[in-house]
Amino acid sequence: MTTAPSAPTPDLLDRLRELLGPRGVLTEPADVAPYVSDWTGVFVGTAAAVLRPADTAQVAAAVTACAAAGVAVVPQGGNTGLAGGSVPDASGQQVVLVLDRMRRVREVDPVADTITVEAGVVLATVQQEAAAAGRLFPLSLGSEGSCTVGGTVSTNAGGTAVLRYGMMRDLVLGLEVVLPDGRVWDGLRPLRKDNTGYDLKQLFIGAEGTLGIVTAAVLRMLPDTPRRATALLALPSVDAAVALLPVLREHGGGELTAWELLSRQALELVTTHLPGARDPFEGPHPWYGLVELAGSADSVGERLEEALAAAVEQDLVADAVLAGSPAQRAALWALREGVSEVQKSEGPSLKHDVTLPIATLAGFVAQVGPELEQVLPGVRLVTYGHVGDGNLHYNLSGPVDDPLALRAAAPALTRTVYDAVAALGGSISAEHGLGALKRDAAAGYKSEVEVDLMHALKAALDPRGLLNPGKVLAPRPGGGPATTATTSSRGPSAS
Ligand code: FAD
Ligand code: 2HG
Ligand code: ZN
Repeated sequence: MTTAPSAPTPDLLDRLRELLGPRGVLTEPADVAPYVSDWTGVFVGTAAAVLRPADTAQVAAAVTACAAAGVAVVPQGGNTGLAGGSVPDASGQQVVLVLDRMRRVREVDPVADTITVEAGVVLATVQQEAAAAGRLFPLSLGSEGSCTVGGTVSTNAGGTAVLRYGMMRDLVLGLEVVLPDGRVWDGLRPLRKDNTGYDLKQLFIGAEGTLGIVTAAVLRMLPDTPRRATALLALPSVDAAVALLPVLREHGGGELTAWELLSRQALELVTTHLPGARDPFEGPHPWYGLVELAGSADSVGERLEEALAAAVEQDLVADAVLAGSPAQRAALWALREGVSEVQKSEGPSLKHDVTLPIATLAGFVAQVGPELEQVLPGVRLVTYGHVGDGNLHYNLSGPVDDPLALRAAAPALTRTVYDAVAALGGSISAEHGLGALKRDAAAGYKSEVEVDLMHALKAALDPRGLLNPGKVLAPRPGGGPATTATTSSRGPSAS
């Protein structure tokens, strides 16, 4: 049986100050404030303290002290997560442990092709370090200037290059993790081959801080791809975007790196709200695709042109704009990557990060739009995503004349989307995780066996339910990890 977590006593806070030093423990409300609300603004909690350990030994010491006192710990990286996993609940009893003082690059090894970094290192720094060694670290997200290695490991982040390189899981060779009881698991091995029983690192990748605190990682580096060919395509339909994938593969081969989708509605939001953004086409089109080939030779440009010629011949593309310079490439990418930020300017939004078998994508879009219109007339579909992976960000904004109506309709809208996803054999969380946002919904769409296995893992690693309680796993009547007061939010998911 688990017992409810306790609030930290003044003695515990004094002990933590001794362990972490004066910079390592924040308790003043103004200092704590940035760590208790998430990027979307949906999840706002309160924390008894924010802990900022400077190294793995300090993480272990802090977690040991909190565990002894029965205090719950919420791990946090760059706080860019989109599922409310990184912020505390509303009880005021939890402490946030943030890795922002652990930003050392421990080793870059060009022979083993690995980079070993602490969990607080920002993703863009890993990319820059790899580039400085003439290599590539391919994980790429719109939030790469602030999200951290610990956060991207813990959410198993995806992004725009998954088509070619896979998710974060595919790039991790080893991890160092502080367990919920404070012990350190040193799995920081650079080995490509290691069949010595269970692959323990996989437990912590995508666990969203519920099984351990990642303190360092050994990551794979890959051959650099300095030549890039990028184009924005105007498309007649989602069907065309799906049909284009094999065409792009045939011509792009292993150099096809990104195949992204954007609806007209999404593009218009970006051109309206993002300074300097403009629609490069003369007239409107229902859909847009952003394709990128990357390699070491200039021939990537020729391959892209061949692919586009084939696409035009098959009537899959209405128009195309090729980037002729790095600045033009950046401008095209801004149209795709800007959507997340600009949707905030249109009132609350409701996020659905779904993945579907790719053959069902067009049918899903055709079916669900009209169903949502029935639920909330005038609801705006801000659809975009990583079409090459079958991953749509099927996000919604409220009607233009009543954007706040989204909040009351949110549960019915989300249910409509998720039921359709489930019926088509998809997943309700492609890349952002469950956190607090999708915890309950996910339990409803998973089999009893899956939910049982997840609870069994949680109970084995964190029997007292002290690490990020209330995230990922729904509480179980009569047992399972304890959950505490829910983080306050203005609705199930409308921000
Ligand atoms: P946080 O938000 O701080 O935490 C995320 C989760 O991981 C929480 O549950 C937290 O408790 C846990 N955690 C954090 N650090 C640790 C640690 N050291 N040990 C254990 N647990 C930890 N995501 C994608 O997958 N693909 C995208 O394309 C993408 N684009 C984005 C674009 C924008 C503009 C934004 C704002 C977000 C985007 N995201 C995307 C979501 C987000 O950036 C990722 O989820 C990222 O992996 C979170 O990293 P973070 O360091 O900010 O983690
Ligand atoms: C993206 O692909 C991100 O742009 C963010 O995953 C999606 O904000 C979102 O819903
Ligand atoms: Zn995404």
